[in-house]
Amino acid sequence: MQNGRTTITQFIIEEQRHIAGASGDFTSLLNDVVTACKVISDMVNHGALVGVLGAAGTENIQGEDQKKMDIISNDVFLESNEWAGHLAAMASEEMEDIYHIPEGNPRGKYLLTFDPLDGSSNMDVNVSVGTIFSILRSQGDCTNPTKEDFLQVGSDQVCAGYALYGPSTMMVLTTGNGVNGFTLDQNIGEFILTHPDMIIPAETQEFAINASNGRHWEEPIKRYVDECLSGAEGPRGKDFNMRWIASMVAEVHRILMRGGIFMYPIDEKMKAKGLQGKLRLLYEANPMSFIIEQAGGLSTTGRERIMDIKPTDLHQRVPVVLGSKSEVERLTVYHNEFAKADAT
Ligand code: P6P
Repeated sequence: MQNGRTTITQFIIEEQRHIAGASGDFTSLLNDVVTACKVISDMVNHGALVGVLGAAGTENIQGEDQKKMDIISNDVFLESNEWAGHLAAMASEEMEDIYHIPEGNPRGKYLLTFDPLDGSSNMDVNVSVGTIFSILRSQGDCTNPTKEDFLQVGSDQVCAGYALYGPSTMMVLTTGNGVNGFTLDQNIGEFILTHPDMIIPAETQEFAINASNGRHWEEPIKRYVDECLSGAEGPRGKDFNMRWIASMVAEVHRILMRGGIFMYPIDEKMKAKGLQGKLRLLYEANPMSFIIEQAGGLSTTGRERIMDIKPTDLHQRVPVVLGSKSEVERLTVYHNEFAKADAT
């Protein structure tokens, strides 16, 4: 405790007691992840003053133009987590293959996947960005990990969390024992427990989707959004608000705080390109799904629970529909009704 306040360090040590077989490794690993997020927060907060804005002039494995901070934040994560001996390997949105722990460093029993700076296209326009991470147990040979070691269903995650670099910097964590939020006290450089036991409101009047893709949506999504737009005069009998920040971390945090539904569905344009969705399963959809479910929400592709999906590739994409339980259930019903009608 610091002046009667619970620090994230103390919280993690207490959390470790809920993890079967956890030794000090997990606590130390999570603290190294927290340190990386503090360093990224400092850089993001200083922005142009420290020359971290703008394009890097390179592309990542996803074929997306990288921002300078995509690369810098990725390096911060590697440097903060490669030395302590808790990890067998790492995987990142910004790296094509898995990252092997450098020779000379000890290896450990965990795997770390991360999107080091989610929503980085918002950096240059000073809109919230975040970091998303997920911790798995290495099932294979810790001394010689392979990509296949990472291809575990989301329900096998040991821990998931995100850092949100917004008006304040927050970290939100779950280890399967609920969801807790911490706010960075810049004066002492420590995250303080400010949002214990976060629960998503089951009902909502807010939806998030990139409406510019509307002409490509499948029928169930079109039906759901049209009903929201029809408001009180329509079948829902109430008005809705729409939000789209283009930063999944910020959208998920808003949903945790006041309810809502976030949709990045598969659409006809993606199908034509052979894509299964926009968002990545291992380091975006799975960690966010773990958090959302632990906070009483649901997270599906529209058709199936995301944390049941057996990954087939490190950078596999999936459709995402997550948030307030009643809204996600409604969309699942619409997908089922559409499938039945399509089958007749
Ligand atoms: P669009 C950011 O690039 C991201 O991966 C998510 O954080 C965000 O929700 C989504 O993509 C935004 O996608 O197509 O609206 O730019």
